[in-house]
Amino acid sequence: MTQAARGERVHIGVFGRRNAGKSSLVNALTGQRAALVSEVAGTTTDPVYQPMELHGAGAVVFIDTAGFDETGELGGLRVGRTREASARAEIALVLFEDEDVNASDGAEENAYFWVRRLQASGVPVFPIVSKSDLRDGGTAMAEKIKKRLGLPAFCVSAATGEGVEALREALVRRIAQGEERSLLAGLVGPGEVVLLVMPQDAEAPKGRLIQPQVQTIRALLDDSCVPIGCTPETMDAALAALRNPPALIITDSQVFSAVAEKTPKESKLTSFSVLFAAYKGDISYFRDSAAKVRNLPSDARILIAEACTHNALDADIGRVKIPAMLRKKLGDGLRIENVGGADFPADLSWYDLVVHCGACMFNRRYVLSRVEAARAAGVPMTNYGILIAKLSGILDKVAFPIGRTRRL
Ligand SMILES: Nc1nc2c(ncn2[C@@H]2O[C@H](COP(=O)(O)OP(=O)(O)OP(=O)(O)O)[C@@H](O)[C@H]2O)c(=O)[nH]1
Ligand SMILES: [Mg+2]
Repeated sequence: MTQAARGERVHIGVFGRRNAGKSSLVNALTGQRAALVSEVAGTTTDPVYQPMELHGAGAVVFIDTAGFDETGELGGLRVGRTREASARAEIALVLFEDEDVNASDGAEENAYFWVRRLQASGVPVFPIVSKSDLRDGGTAMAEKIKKRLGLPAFCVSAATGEGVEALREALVRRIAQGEERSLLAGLVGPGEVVLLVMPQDAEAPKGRLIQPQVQTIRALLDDSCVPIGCTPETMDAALAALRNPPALIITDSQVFSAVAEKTPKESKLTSFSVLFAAYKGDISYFRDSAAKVRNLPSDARILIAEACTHNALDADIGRVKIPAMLRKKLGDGLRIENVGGADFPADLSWYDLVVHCGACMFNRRYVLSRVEAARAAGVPMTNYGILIAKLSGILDKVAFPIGRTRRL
C-alpha cells in the first residue's frame, strides 16, 4: 500500500472559467483520463479530487473544479462548491486563455480576481495560459500576466502536451520547498520510548487501527523513536515491562483521565487529538477557546463539527460524549448542533462555541480556514481532544507539540 491519506496529500486546486481546459489539464498532469472533458461549457459540476503520486513531490491531490463563471441558481451553487474547494487548495493553478477569448466576457478580470483572493489567503498561485497550441502559443497573454501579477505564467497545451512537463517540474520544486515537520515536533527525540495507550473496544474498527494511531506510529518510526503499544487494560503491564518510564505517553481522549492517573511523573502525556490539533489546526486558539467554556451561558448554542460522515467512533464522541460532558458542566439548556463533512455553516456568528474533531480527513489549510471563519466571527473554536482534556480538568497536564507544520 503506497496510498497516503487524503488529508496528508498536498492539494493542488485548478481554477478557471468554464471550458478553459481545467479537466484536460488535470488529465495531462496526471497522465490519466479520469476527468470528464467536453466542448460543452459546464462539464465539471462538482469538485473532483484526483489523487496521484507526483514524482519527486510525493502524494498530491488535484482538485478539478467547476468554472468560476457559472451563472444562474444552479451555477451559483456550483461556484459555491468551487469556492469551498479553494479553501482546501494549498497550491492553485489559475487558468487564463488567449487574450481574444478572455477579453470578450470579463473572464480575464475574473481570473485576476481569483488570483488575488487565493494569494490573500496565502496560497501560492501558478498562472496558466491554457490551450497554448492555439494562436501564438500564449506568449502575449503570458507577458500581460507577468506585468500585472509579477509572476511568470506557464503556457500549457493539454492537447499537444507542450509545457506540461515544465509545469509539473515547477510544482514539484514548489512542494519540495515547503517545510514539513513531524507530528511529534519537540515532544520526543530519537531513541526515546513512547507508549501508545490505544483502547480497542467495541467502537474501534474491526481488525485495524484508526488513522490517527497509524499516522502517529509512522511519525514515531520516522523520528527514530521506539513506539510501544498497549490498551488501557494492559497499561500497567506495559509500564512494568519497561526499565525506565517512557518519555511520552499518547492516548485517546476518551480514556485520558484514567491514563493520566497511571502516568509516571517522569513521563509527558498527550492525546492523539492534541497532536492532530497542533498538526492540523491552530493549537493556541483551540487552547484559549477551551478555557472560555466555563464562562458560556447555560443556553449557549454550540456547533460540533466532524470531518468525516462515516467514522462511528468520532460520531459517538461528537454526538454523545461531548454533549454529555458539556451539559454536565453548563446545564441541560445548551443548544447543541452536529454537522459532518463539508457541511459547515458559513455564518458562525450564531454560535457561542465551535468544537471540531481531530480532522484527520482534512488538510491543514482547510481546518485553518474554519478557524479563521470562527475567529472572524468572534466565536471560540476548539477541538475534541482539547475540550475533553479541559472538561476533565487535565489540560494543564497535557504536553503540546511545538514548532511549525507544513507550509507551502
Ligand atoms: N486545442 C486545445 N483544446 C483544448 C485544450 N485543452 C482543452 N481543450 C478543449 O477545450 C474544451 C474544454 O475542455 P475541458 O477540459 O472540459 O475544460 P474545463 O475547463 O474542464 O470545462 P468545464 O468543466 O466545462 O468548466 C474541450 O473541447 C477540450 O478538448 C488544449 O490544450 N488545446
Ligand atoms: Mg471540467
